[in-house]
Amino acid sequence: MKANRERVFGLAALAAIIFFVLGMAGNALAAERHYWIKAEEVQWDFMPSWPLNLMDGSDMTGDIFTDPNAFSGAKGRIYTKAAYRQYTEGFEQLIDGAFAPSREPGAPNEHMGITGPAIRAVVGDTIVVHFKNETSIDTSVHPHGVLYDKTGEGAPYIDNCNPGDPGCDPAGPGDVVPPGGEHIYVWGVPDRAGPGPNDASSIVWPYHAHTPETASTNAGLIGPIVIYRPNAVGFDASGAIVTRFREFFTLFTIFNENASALFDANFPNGVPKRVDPDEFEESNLMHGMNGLLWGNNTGYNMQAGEKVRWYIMAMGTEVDMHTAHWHGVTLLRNGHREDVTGIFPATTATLEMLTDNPGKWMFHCHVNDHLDAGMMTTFTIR
Ligand SMILES: [Cu+2]
Repeated sequence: MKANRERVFGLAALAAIIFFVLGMAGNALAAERHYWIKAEEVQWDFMPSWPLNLMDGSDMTGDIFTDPNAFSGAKGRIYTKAAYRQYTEGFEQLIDGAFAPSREPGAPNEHMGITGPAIRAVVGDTIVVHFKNETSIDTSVHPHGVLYDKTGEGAPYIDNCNPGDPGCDPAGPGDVVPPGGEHIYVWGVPDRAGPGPNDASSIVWPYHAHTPETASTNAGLIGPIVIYRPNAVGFDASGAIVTRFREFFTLFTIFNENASALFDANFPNGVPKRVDPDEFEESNLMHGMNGLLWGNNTGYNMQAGEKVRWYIMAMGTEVDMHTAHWHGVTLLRNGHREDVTGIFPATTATLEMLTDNPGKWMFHCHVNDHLDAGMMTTFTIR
C-alpha cells in the first residue's frame, strides 16, 4: 500500500513538473497584444467614383442610392457614419484611418474601407484593446469567439442583478462607453478561440458595438479578429505577427441608414416631408462590400501563385444573406472546394484562394437584389 502511494505521489509530482515546464514554454511564446482603437465619426462616401460606375462605365446620375438629386429628400452617397480606427500606443498617431496613409492605394489594408482594423492574436495570447469613444453616440467593443469576463463583453443587459431592484443597472464596466469615454477590454485567446480541427490555420471572428447592436452596427462599428494557430505565423523583431500568406477582409452588409444610431446626424430634421416614405427608406439601404459600391472596394491585388487567405464577414438583418462569388478562381473553405460562399449576419468564412488564373476578375454578392444595388467589385491576380 505504502509503495503504491509513493508511486502515485511520484507520478503526480512528475506530472506537475511537466505541466510547469510546458506552462513556462507556453508563457514564453504567449504575448499580450495591445491595440489602441478609437470609434470615430466619418463622412463616409459609399461611392467615391460617382457618377462613374467602375463596373460597367455607366453614369449613375438618377440612381436613388447614390444621387442626392435623384428625388426630393434623397441623401445620396455620403453619410455620417462611425468607424473603428487604429492608433499607435497612447492614441498618439492614427495608423489605420479611413483617409490615413495606411489605407491609401497600394497599402495592404486599402481594401478594408469602413471596416475596423484587424485585431490579430495567436492561440495562447491575451488581447488588450485600449478603447476610446470619440463619436457622439454610446458605443462599445463586443468580441466574438475570444474569452472574456463581464468587463470584456461590451454589451449592456441585466446580467448581475434582479430586474427592477433599486440600483440594478444593465450597464456594467465597458458595456456602454459614452461619448468621450474610455475602457480597456481584455480578452483571452485559449484553444477554443482559435481554429478548430477542420479549420484553416487561422479563423476570423467579428467584433462590433452592442449599444444597441442594430443601431450601432448600422452606424458602421464592425471589424475582424483573426486568431492563428501558433505554428502558422512568424514574428518580426518587435514580436508582431507576420503571416506567410496575403490576407483580405470583406464585410458584406446592407448598411440600413434608416436604423443607424447616427440617423439624426444625417437627417437633423427627421424624415423629409413630401417624400414617398418607401422610396426614402429604400434609398438609405447601402449595399456595400466594406461600405463601398459599384467597384469602389479597391485594393484586392495579388500575385499569381501567391498564398492568399480571404476572411468574409456579414452583418445586418434577414436580407443580409450574402453569397460571395469570385470569378476566375476556386477556393477552399475548410477543405471544401467553392467559388461561391454563403454567409449570414455575424457569421464568417475563412477561405484559401488558388491564385492560378491571372486577370482582373469580378468579386460580388450573388443575391440578385444586392447585385442590382451595387454589391460588387473586382480583384486582380498579376
Ligand atoms: Cu448579398
